[in-house]
Amino acid sequence: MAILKILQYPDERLHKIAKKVTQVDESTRKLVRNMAETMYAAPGVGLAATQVDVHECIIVVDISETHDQLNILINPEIISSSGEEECEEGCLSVPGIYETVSRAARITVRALNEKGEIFTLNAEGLLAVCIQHEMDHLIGKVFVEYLSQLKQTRIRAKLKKRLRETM
Ligand code: GNR
Ligand code: NI
Repeated sequence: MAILKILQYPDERLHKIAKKVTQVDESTRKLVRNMAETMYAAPGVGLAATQVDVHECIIVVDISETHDQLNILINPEIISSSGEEECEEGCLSVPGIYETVSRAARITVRALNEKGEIFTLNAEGLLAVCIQHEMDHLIGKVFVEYLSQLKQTRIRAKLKKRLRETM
């Protein structure tokens, strides 16, 4: 297994659109394992392939404290959603920034698992937030894009400054 490098905002590769997986095979499973290891090591509760510079529709999510409830979603699609809820979000690609975002409170998502089998999942609470956050990454969207332009400009400046200081 391997820990993968997580792209840091602002990096234009975070805005690439992921392609659908056409065949779930051994290389897909290897990527999923490495994504899970990277997420747990970070630590984070979710990771999208986009964040490790692989532009395929694959996300992993585990909101358990015990790290034993891994959700693997390949080609995820939200087939229904309801309600609205605000949650303070963070992102491994935007370290140290926490801001409130409003999203659907409940979602039903359809995806393929690591064997290529279709399944549906009902989610609410943090799991629903996290799946929506990860699915945004697949369409090149980072959570800060829900904030005002002023906040986005400030966040970009802060992260660029931090990047310079750590070089
Ligand atoms: O680790 C993460 N925590 C988190 C908290 C609130 C809302 C969303 C998230 S996802 C984030 C990991 C990450 O960046 N996934 O893309
Ligand atoms: Ni994120």
